[in-house]
Amino acid sequence: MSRKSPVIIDLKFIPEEVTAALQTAFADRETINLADPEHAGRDLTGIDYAVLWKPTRDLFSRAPDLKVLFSGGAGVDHVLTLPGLPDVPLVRFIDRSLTTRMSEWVVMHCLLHLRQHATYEAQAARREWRDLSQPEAADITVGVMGLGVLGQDAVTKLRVMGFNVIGWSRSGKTVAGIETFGGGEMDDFLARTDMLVGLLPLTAETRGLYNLALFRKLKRNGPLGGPVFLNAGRGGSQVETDILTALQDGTLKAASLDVFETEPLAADSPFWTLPNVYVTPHVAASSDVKALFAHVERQIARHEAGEPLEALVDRKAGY
Ligand code: NDP
Ligand code: OXD
Repeated sequence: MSRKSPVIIDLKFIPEEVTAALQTAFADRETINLADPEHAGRDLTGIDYAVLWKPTRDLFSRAPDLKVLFSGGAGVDHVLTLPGLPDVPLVRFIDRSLTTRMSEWVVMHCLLHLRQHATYEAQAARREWRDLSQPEAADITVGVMGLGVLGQDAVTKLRVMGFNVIGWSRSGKTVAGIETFGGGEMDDFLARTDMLVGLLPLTAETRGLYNLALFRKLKRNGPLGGPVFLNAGRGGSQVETDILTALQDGTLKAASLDVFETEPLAADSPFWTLPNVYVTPHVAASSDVKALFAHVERQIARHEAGEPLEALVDRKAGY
């Protein structure tokens, strides 16, 4: 019987979660967890598979024989930008728990802004008992940019909460019950949007997309007193100096940001302390490590049986 290739694990996740998940995963083959000092100088030649999240930059020179790469997350920009990227299939992570987590984050933050939670928190800190006029979800149009696996689930759950929901994607994807717009219809989409939710991958086309010119095209006369920007896609798609300008000059009323141009966010970033901004540390939809390894095992089994891989990335499109 032919030897089963080991699997390289190079995941910048919570280390204890990776170690715990490896106790039961990949029972029939060796795993090389690069976070483990025992593998520091390990020869990685002749290895077929690697599971990666923000991997070490010299990985591909150390492991020159990889046959399939697995992203530890739904996004793949962290792999596609690595030096020496081999021309082999790249599989991303699609998973029910990840999708659910993202929709939780999106719905929760849309509700926080709808229900003026930052103002109530500030009032509570001052022990101030005062009610505010309350718009309804149905008065607000949430515009979701990106209608992939995550965007489609988010728009459906936002609808359930009563928001008026529209969506935008490159191909103008159809989603039942939701009005959608194609790539060339962005201005029409923005003009209707009170809360803009970014769920786009980072590609050459989406880099720097969320800028002042775009924010100025958002609907201005909605019941929230100004548009709100939420981003859980990638920080490289936003221009942070423009977000700050927009928050200062009233182009934006508020924001929720899970992703940043540079992560971790610097301790002296103004975003930490702005009263109308919620910051979360790129955790909107963290990967469940056990589910990730089960997905990788399934894909390796398919690959070795000569079946097509699932969740394959289109390297040319970049997602
Ligand atoms: P998908 O690949 O399933 O969907 C991507 C969507 O973006 C598609 O609708 C696609 O359009 C659209 N799109 C891509 N490029 C453009 C463009 N230039 N103009 C307009 N639309 C575009 O991705 P997922 O939904 O699974 O994930 C989206 C992103 O979310 C990931 O790439 C990742 O960056 C981010 N993410 C963030 C997490 C977090 O914790 N903050 C967790 C997980 C993911 P079309 O349908 O026409 O192809
Ligand atoms: C992902 C992420 O891409 O966590 O899955 O950002």
